[in-house]
Amino acid sequence: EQPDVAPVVEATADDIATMEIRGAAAIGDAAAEALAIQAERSDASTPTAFRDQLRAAARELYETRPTAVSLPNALRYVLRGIEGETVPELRESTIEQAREFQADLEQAQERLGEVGANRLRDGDVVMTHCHSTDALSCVEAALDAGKHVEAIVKETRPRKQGHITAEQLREWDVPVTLVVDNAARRYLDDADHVLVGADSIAADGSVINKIGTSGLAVNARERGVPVMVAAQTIKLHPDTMTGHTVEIEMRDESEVLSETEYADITGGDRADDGLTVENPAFDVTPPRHVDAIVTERGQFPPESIVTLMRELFGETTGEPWEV
Ligand code: RUB
Repeated sequence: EQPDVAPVVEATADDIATMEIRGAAAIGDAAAEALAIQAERSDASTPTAFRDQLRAAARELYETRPTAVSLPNALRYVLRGIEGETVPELRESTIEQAREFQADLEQAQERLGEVGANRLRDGDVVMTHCHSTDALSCVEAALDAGKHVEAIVKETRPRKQGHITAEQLREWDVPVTLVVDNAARRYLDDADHVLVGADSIAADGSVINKIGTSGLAVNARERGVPVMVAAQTIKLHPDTMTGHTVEIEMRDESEVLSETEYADITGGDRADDGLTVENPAFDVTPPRHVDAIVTERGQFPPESIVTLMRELFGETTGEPWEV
């Protein structure tokens, strides 16, 4: 018999899969929240049944999107910290673990912002890609320190998360120039930093982030613009210490070109015309194109991030629900 998973867990999993909830930090936060609610609403009568339900919930959340390591890291943090002999004890412990994880996440983002802000001088222009709350935290801290910052915001096809970044920056009164992705190289001449987030950081210092980040970083290097990656340590991918690679999510082709858009443009039927569309959501930027990884523990050259990874995650292995 399948353990009962609370409907709200299924709803959260669905929101992550459809990107209603998106961005690595928000995904980790939502996963912890879902486990807390699962614990709260559990009807389990034995500790074993309670743990089985939690594991089933974790699995359901895990199977939504494969690239952001904040998701398994969040699940692991909560599941591995639970203590108790009775259902009420386990329930309380799960909720406590989840709240602790969420509080850490928020605090890490704030601290990282202060570190990142030190790299930004008064009057600097940052170029952004996608929407990263870690990256925006650096801008916010710089503004709080009284610095004037301007932004060139890449739209970020196909989901246009750049528009969310632009909206947030405008709320903070930051002057924003929105450009299509293809205009990035032209506008790099006006930028002092490329500032992006990360979904995962590999042990060799590679940065896995929204598709287009690697091309932007190559162009930035050519133009002499430093690339700064804002990533709290929950983005460090422990499996990469033992030789695993990070899975790059492939999303539905309709995000790039829907049947109706195709029909509008060509009058034809996309499937009949045999057009192949590929839609990878992320790419890998090698460490040589990254100048600094900014975390809540300070900034690191990408090549030395493995030291921090070892210290924080040690021998962490296995699926999140294997406790
Ligand atoms: C989001 C993305 C963001 C990172 C970091 O991709 O690539 O740069 O997740 O975000 P998607 P944050 O929109 O496909 O989820 O700093 O908020 O964790």
